[in-house]
Amino acid sequence: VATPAITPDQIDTSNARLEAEAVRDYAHLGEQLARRGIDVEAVLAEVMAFSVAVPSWGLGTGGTRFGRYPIAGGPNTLFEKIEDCAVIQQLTQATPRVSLHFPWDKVKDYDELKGFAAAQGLGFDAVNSNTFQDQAGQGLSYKFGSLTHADAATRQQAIDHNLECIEIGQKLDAKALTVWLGDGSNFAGQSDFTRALERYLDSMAVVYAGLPDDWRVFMEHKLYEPAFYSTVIQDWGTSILCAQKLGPKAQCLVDLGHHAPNVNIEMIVARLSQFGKLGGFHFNDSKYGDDDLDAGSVNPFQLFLVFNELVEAKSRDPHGFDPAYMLDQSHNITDPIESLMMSVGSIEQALTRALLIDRVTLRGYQDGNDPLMAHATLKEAYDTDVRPILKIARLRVGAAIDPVGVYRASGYRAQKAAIRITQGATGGGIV
Ligand code: LRH
Ligand code: MN
Ligand code: MN
Repeated sequence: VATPAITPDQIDTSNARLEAEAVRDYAHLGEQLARRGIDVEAVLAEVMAFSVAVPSWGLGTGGTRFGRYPIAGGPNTLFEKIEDCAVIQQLTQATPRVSLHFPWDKVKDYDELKGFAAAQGLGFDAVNSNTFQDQAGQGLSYKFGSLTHADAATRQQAIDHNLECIEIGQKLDAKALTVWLGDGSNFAGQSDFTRALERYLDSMAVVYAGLPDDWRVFMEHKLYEPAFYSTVIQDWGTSILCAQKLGPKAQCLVDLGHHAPNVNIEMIVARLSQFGKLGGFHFNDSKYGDDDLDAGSVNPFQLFLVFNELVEAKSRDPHGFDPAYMLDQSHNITDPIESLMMSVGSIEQALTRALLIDRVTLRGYQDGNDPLMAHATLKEAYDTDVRPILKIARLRVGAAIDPVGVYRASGYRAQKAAIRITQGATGGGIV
């Protein structure tokens, strides 16, 4: 087991300072919730059990096509990204898995990588394939598509890449493959919608056949970008049709930023879970498009409504319902470690508030046609300040009550700046 970057002592010292107040606030909230018929300890247990995966590509400072502002001490290699993930896990105890993206995260020795991660208390989540850009030395170009390309050899190259991702994932004990494609068109008439989707299904059937028994494949839809006229898997409708066609191991993945403005995402979540096709999430927030802003930073009410559906779905199927949760954000102006830790808190907050919804009362108002009181029942939960529950959950699982505070006080980034090379503004970043 590796020596943690932030000593348990640093966490304990900070927690000792904050504990008494947190305990008092928690007791007070517990009393208030008891009056509403809610057992705070039952809610706490669910929050303590919650976890969300961190994407390897979220650890580097992102950027836009206009520029990138690297931070001193940022990670340059996958191993350095894993080190940063370990800090997030140490301080939150809610991110025990890392999601890798290939070929970005290719290494020579996956046993070494697995051992390195395990020594820091980390495992691996769904693996992501990349056929949305050409890689050095690649035989055929994806300029005009990958799994849906008109040329069979190019499709085969993309299929082979996905099969290789499954192989690597097996070495890392991952249990799912996420497929997101940039395939689509930029001009009306450029592509035949139907034939492109037929080619997608044919290609995916081969990938599906390569899945081990206990694996799932997640199809991630996205409305547009990089294709700006049409995208092959553009929405949850196309996604669920394909998932139904491919078989039980195929499910849909909802990236919160991948929808048209004002689309009712919580309703999509309900529909997918009703039909057993909700595979997982990429959490982030968005104002205009696929902004990849920090989860809960723009529309925390929407995040709460999504978790309302998730809590409801879990209550219908407590053992079978198991979506894969991951963050998928781009951190352009903040330290990624700080943003990711804040986002974990926002997601936990949405979950906790959703757990406070009085579902029996809500159902009564729904069936009694009382829209105002039905909405008020949701708002009662949403308006509750649940931060004391989050703080006590962190304390009990050995995390920091104030993760960002401990992180800043540790000087972690400055220490890394002395060791890691800071990249130039254009170099080495992930687009
Ligand atoms: C596409 C996406 C998808 C990719 C990631 C880098 O916009 O959300 O999940 O794998 O970004
Ligand atoms: Mn995504
Ligand atoms: Mn995206």
